[in-house]
Amino acid sequence: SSSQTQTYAQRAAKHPNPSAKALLDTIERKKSNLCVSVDVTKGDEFLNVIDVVGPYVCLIKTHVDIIEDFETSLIEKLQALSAKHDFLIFEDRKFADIGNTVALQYSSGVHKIATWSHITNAHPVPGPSIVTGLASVGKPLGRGLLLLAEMSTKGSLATGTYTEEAVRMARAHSDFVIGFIAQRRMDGVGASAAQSVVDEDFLILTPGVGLDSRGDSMGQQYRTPKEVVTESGCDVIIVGRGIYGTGNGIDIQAVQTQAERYRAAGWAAYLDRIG
Ligand code: 5IU
Repeated sequence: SSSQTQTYAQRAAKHPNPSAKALLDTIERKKSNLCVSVDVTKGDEFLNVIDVVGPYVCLIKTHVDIIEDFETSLIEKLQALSAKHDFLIFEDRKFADIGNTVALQYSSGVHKIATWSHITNAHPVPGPSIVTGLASVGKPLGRGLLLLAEMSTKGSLATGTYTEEAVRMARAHSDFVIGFIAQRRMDGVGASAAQSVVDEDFLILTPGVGLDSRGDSMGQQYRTPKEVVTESGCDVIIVGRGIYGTGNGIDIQAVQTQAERYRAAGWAAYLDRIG
């Protein structure tokens, strides 16, 4: 059967990539396919949100370059929360340069992403050399890479043959590419009739998820967990402002309520899909 109808546990048991296996195991253990995206700019708010959503998530998505008071100790605290609450870390870095440069951006600089982020992502626009460049750093550390096959934004150019080429690139490097940021399952996308894709298991992580809003004023578009997981076959819902809010300041009690609400909605949508 395809990965669409298998349980997360069945998929974890046979996934060859350590970070993909760990994510699938975590999803099953916590009954959560929820990834919270924490796009806040103050280190203490960042940690407070993560500490309160931690019990409800399989994965925390970060943009560490937006944190104004970033220091190395923030990463140590993030790692302590990852251990306390049992979640993985995904720095949403969206690498897009030549292989040599992305290898340096991934390993070095202020953030040293490869040393702490289990999963990161890249635009396929430079071609396969971006994957081999990142793999030279991440593979020895057991990391996994997601390719951006589609985006949630209005007017996205990542469609059609671009998306198909992203899937082909992943198939050619499936030792390090564990899946896609996409809006639907990619099984069969870009495959020739002769090609068997039965054994491949790419994870689909999907941003642009909201229960109360259909979009924002800057091109974001939201779909519900049911649309994303049940109807489109995606594996992980990525939710930001739907959980931590859009106003000034963070209401920590409301964040906890929303995290549990989205966890429950994502899990119910998965149970509906596997039947
Ligand atoms: N994100 C998207 N759409 C995409 C990709 C990434 O929204 O196609 I690729 C990121 C941007 C932000 C998070 O960090 O996911 C979504 O946040 P909100 O749930 O607050 O819209």
